[in-house]
Amino acid sequence: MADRITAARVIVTSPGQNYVTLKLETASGLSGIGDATLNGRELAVASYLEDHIVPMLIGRDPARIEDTWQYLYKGAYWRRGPVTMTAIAAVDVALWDIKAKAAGMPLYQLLGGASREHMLCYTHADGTDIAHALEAVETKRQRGFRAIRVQAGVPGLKRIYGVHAPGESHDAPQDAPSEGDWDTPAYLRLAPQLFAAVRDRFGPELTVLHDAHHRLSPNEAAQLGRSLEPYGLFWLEDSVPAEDQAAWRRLRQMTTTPLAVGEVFNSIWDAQTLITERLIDYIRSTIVHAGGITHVRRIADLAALHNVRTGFHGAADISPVTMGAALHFGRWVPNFGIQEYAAHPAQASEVFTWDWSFADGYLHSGEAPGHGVTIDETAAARYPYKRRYLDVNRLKDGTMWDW
Ligand code: EZ4
Ligand code: CO
Repeated sequence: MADRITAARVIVTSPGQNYVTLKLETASGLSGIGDATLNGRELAVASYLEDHIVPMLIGRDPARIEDTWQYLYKGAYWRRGPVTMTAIAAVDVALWDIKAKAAGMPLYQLLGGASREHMLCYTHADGTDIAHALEAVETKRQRGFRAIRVQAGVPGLKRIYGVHAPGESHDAPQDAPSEGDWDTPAYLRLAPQLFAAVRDRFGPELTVLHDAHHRLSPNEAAQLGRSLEPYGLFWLEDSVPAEDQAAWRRLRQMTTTPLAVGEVFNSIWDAQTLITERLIDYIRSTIVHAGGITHVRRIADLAALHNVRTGFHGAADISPVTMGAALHFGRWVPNFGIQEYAAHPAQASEVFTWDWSFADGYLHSGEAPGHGVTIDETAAARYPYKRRYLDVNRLKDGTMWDW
């Protein structure tokens, strides 16, 4: 007889970072969890799940992952969007977790088995100026990282993306976003100096990456890509806002620096032009924000047909649950590129346990049945939700800009 879902709970917790987790339980005694964290808009997804999806799940056969995905996607009528697709992802990942546990297998076995034993990852190094950024790179190298994203403060700007101000809290509740400032010409002067200094100190072999966080026009991004060509980046990320996929045609023709985009995408349609016209090298859509394993698998397959590799988002707001699912996915996916990995806050390990691990520059999926991540609901309750926002950004004259 088919199993059925008997309980579905949304767990909101803030162990140094807000995380939203969906836990499903079945009549046969299995349970599975999926991540539903949408940074800065967490409670919208929690409500979407609790108020609209949970009642539909009770009684359903957990084995019917594809049908449930279509039921939630087509059934909503209102297609796509980050809130909907994150909620669907949470259900999808919890169901894959349950199916793999029912089979007694690590999740990557259900996807088709291992294509590799471990996954290359990159972490972040940043500094308020170039000298501090170089020190941060050295610290990360000593921890074993082989690939490092480097960001540095720009002279004349108060705060910029990816650069932590000393003593800044990431955990205090907020009633409004922090504001940064922005000056594209100053940034375009700084970036090649930064990577010249990185190559000068660390040599040609270190794998380095950079994130422009959606701030440039296609022409500015082309200038940046060209100015970074001598330093052989693994990728330049999010140089141009990608809502206008066609804008990337010009950028692609102007530079040979490899291009990555997609952490804010929530469906295959956001990347269709970019992938099929081969305008990017790496697709960064994540399992949590793009409809779960069921949908990201379709994105990865489309990418494989067009010589585009994966490079999933993995900042600290990507919970340990998504990291577990992503590493099982990465173990299988034939066109794996790299996995981003920024360590989670220390308290997260009181709330979640995980089977994945980092060693010597690589991430390992673990071999536990399912995706190998669990949540302790009692510990989660010790860290109540705190309202937090992603930053906003303004030009010197006050104009709102992309963050
Ligand atoms: O801004 O995770 O590549 N990583 C990034 C991140 C994102 C945050 C958004 O929640 O760009 O820092
Ligand atoms: Co990014």
